Amino acid sequence: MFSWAIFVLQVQLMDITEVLLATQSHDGQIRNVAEGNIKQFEEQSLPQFLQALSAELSNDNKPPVSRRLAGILLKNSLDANDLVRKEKCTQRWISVDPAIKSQVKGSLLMTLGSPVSDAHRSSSQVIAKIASIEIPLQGWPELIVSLLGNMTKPDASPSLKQATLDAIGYVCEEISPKDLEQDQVNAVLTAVVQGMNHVENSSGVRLAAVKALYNALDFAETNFQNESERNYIMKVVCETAISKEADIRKAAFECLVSIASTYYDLLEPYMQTLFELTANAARADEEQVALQAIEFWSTICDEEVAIQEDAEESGDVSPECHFHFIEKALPLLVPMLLETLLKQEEDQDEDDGIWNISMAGGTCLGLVATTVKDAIVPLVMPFIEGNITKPDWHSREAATFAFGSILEGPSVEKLAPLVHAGFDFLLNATKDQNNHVRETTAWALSRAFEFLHSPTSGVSVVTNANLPHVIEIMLTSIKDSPNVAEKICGALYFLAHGYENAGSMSSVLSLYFGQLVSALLATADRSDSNNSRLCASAYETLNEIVRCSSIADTLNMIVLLLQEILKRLNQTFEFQITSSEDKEKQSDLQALLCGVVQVILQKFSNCDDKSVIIQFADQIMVLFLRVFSCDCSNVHEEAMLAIGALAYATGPEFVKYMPEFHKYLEMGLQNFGAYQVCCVSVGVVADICRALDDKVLPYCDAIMSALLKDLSSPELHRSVKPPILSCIGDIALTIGEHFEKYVPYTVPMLQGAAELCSRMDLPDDDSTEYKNELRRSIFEAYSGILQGVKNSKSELMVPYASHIFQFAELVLRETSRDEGLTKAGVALVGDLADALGPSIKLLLKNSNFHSELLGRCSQSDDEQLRETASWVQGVISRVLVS
Ligand SMILES: *[C@@H]1O[C@H](CO)[C@@H](O)[C@H](O)[C@H]1NC(C)=O
Ligand SMILES: *[C@@H]1O[C@H](CO)[C@@H](O)[C@H](O)[C@H]1NC(C)=O
Ligand SMILES: *[C@@H]1O[C@H](CO)[C@@H](O)[C@H](O)[C@H]1NC(C)=O
Ligand SMILES: *[C@@H]1O[C@H](CO)[C@@H](O)[C@H](O)[C@H]1NC(C)=O
Ligand SMILES: *[C@@H]1O[C@H](CO)[C@@H](O)[C@H](O)[C@H]1NC(C)=O
Ligand SMILES: *[C@@H]1O[C@H](CO)[C@@H](O)[C@H](O)[C@H]1NC(C)=O
Ligand SMILES: *[C@@H]1O[C@H](CO)[C@@H](O)[C@H](O)[C@H]1NC(C)=O
Ligand SMILES: CC(=O)N[C@H]1CO[C@H](CO)[C@@H](O)[C@@H]1O
Repeated sequence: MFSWAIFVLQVQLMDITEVLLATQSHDGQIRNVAEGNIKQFEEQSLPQFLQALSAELSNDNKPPVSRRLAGILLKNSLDANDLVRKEKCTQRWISVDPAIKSQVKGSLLMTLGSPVSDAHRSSSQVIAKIASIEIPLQGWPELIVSLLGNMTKPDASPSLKQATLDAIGYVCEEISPKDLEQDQVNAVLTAVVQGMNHVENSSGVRLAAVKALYNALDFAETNFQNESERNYIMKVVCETAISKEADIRKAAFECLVSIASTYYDLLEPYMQTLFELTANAARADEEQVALQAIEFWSTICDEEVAIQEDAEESGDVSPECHFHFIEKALPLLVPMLLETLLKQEEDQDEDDGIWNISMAGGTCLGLVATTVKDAIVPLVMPFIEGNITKPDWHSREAATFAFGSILEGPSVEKLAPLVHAGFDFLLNATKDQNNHVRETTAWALSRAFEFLHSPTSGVSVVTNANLPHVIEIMLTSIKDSPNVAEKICGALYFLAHGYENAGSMSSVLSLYFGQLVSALLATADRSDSNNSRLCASAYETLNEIVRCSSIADTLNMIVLLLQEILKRLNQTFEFQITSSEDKEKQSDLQALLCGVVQVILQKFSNCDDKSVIIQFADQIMVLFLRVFSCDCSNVHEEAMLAIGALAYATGPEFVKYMPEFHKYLEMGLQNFGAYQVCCVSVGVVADICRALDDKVLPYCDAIMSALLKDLSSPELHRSVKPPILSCIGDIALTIGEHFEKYVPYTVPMLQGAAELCSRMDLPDDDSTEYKNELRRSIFEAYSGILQGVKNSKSELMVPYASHIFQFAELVLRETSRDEGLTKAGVALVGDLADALGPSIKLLLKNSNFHSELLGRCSQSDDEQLRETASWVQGVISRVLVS
């Protein structure tokens, strides 16, 4: 208490402004001291810390910089990206003395009126963070009223209005629609719509208002259902979309995009107007606005495709909620999109990730094709034919882009004439004099191979007759400039992919296997590109070619390839590493090479002769263990996957690597941060159990302890937990009675997981799917344990029988489960009866649930389920008569 009082005194003596400014000092030492002081202040006396910062933020006599920093620190003390930390922040704020909280909130609300933009902007963000904690808990009920009250005061300054609208927008972004009462929503919308009105003279206010509306749209469900209110909102948004300020127009179109996805079924009366607005913007407005206008149509496509997919699933031929907006707009929409394709820039930026108008137009055209299918072809065909031979490269590129864009959606029959006429042309165009045209041509070829090359179904642009020519073009063009070569890699990928599972048909490619592999290895080595994607594409394509090749023809060449890849992997350890960039390059390359090794191992493990794998296993393991010692989470994942494949392929032989490998496996299992690595490691445990059988026993203590720790960790990503449970089932099955010592630790975990399922909130499909996955994995874990202990230690599980039985009953009585879950559940009931036999006779006798369930299952369409059910029936009958 004493030292704490001294500390508070110290901070009061310390000038907070100076400390804040010192965190920006050029002198590292001053910076460190200041940051240390601040951290200590926050940890040791949070209430005073919050008070001091909010006072700083609200004081117009303080420098803008320190006020902004105060705002950032406040925000960070309330929220964090990391979920665990975020929860900590929330609890900490809740426990602060209400008087202090109210003081902090008061000064934040006051700061909204500050003329200093750094200050009022920070303040609105902090207000939103507090709202996100309090409003869902019914706290701070007066917030919305005071915000709106400030704003509608007759003498409210533009900056106050703007800051208030910002705050409203951020608050809506943070909370969910169920947290606000309808009258609050009405008041928010009224204020926002007023702010958007053109009589409002300040453009800053209007912009803030449109942005706030964007965040408030989800809250406006009731208002959109009321026709007159909806008309009014739409009128104001449409008017705003032709404001004179481009950033306001852009924000208005963003609202329209969001409205298109949220309120699709209410749009009909406005479509004429919306078409005109978006068409004008796409044709003539600034790029940032035009992009949003096109996005509006892409969103409508997404909605209609989703409606069509749902309808197909449920067998509904003419779903009521489908308005066919795209079909109706088609004659005007398609020309508008084609026009955007001609807007390529002369000095194109080859840096990707830049989204621009021609890319957006092409993407939208592709979505339109997916939506309306055949109807698009006659509308685009004349454009392609008319422009693909024009002297101006822009025309040729646009025509090629249009061609590639519409290949997904329309039927093969409808596309056939276009493609027959176009395919040879396209192959020739890989020699066009213009680099952009060649790049788009290579991309269009990859689309043609992706959607129109399926030798097994007899439909393919590639025939045995033209294959030699196609390959020749590929081998030539892969030497073109890096941007073209990358697209050619993509084309080769889909060319090979077409022969997946094609049996002897894939032999047509075997003839070129060696040449293609050499070309790809050379491409991966190219030094004329700073773009690491080319190297990655080359290796990924190589993988696909190996995967889809006919092993009988290519075995020897794959062995040579493996040697080459191992040599390359070995060379990566010799790289000069002088910077973090070098390090990253090295580990990226290692990841790619480990990926190739994995694909090759999988290929070999599907063939009967494992001698090749055995021959290389030592060398592979030596290299992989070196990769692990490089300590990079990204590489671990790829190498882990490959080791799983190696274990699977080598079988019991793998045991000789365990003394070295197990420590990396355990590290992988404990890698909470890179949860994918953890997940892959869990998969490898299962592979190893299968490979080693009971030779895995010496490693089980460590593995089980890591897995149980994973299960109980709140930090580990939830998606890893079901695989862990299934993996425990695998271990139990593998080690049988030796699982005994883990039972007292494992069963309570499984019970806890089952309980978690019953308490789980299911706001969306993802959560439902996750819950089913979790329950299935619990079933699998129990099944593994029961089967494992069945022969000699079945009495271990008797105490848990009734709990397991009840859990299975609870789950299997529910309607929202999927097939996989049902199967696992039915199998578990069988395993229970099979393993525990007479000990659970009474349990089975006293329940009629199993006969009901098995009756239902025996009627199922699923043969496997019927078989399982009949086995279970047999087991139960035997128990009942015992
Ligand atoms: C906008 O400016 C006009 C003329 O300057 C003024 O008459 C009007 O009241 C202003 N409107 C608002 C909402 O401030
Ligand atoms: C729709 O909104 C208007 C204006 O807010 C209101 O007067 C009317 O009663 C509402 N209609 C319905 C059916 O709720
Ligand atoms: C958009 O970017 C692509 C790829 O970088 C380029 O080919 C195209 O010309 C660009 N278009 C515009 C309008 O900038
Ligand atoms: C080719 O593109 C031009 C625009 O440059 C377009 O106006 C014309 O309609 C296209 N040609 C055909 C035959 O569609
Ligand atoms: C492709 O080029 C070859 C040789 O230059 C030519 O004979 C053939 O007609 C061209 N094909 C098409 C469809 O343009
Ligand atoms: C790669 O980048 C470096 C530095 O950014 C540049 O000097 C070099 O010319 C680039 N090489 C290629 C082939 O683009
Ligand atoms: C790696 O290369 C070195 C020579 O550079 C060789 O001695 C060693 O055997 C190679 N290791 C493996 C596992 O291939
Ligand atoms: C800037 C401003 O006037 N803020 C006021 C908004 O309203 C609340 C209470 O209604 C006042 O506390 C703020 O000072």
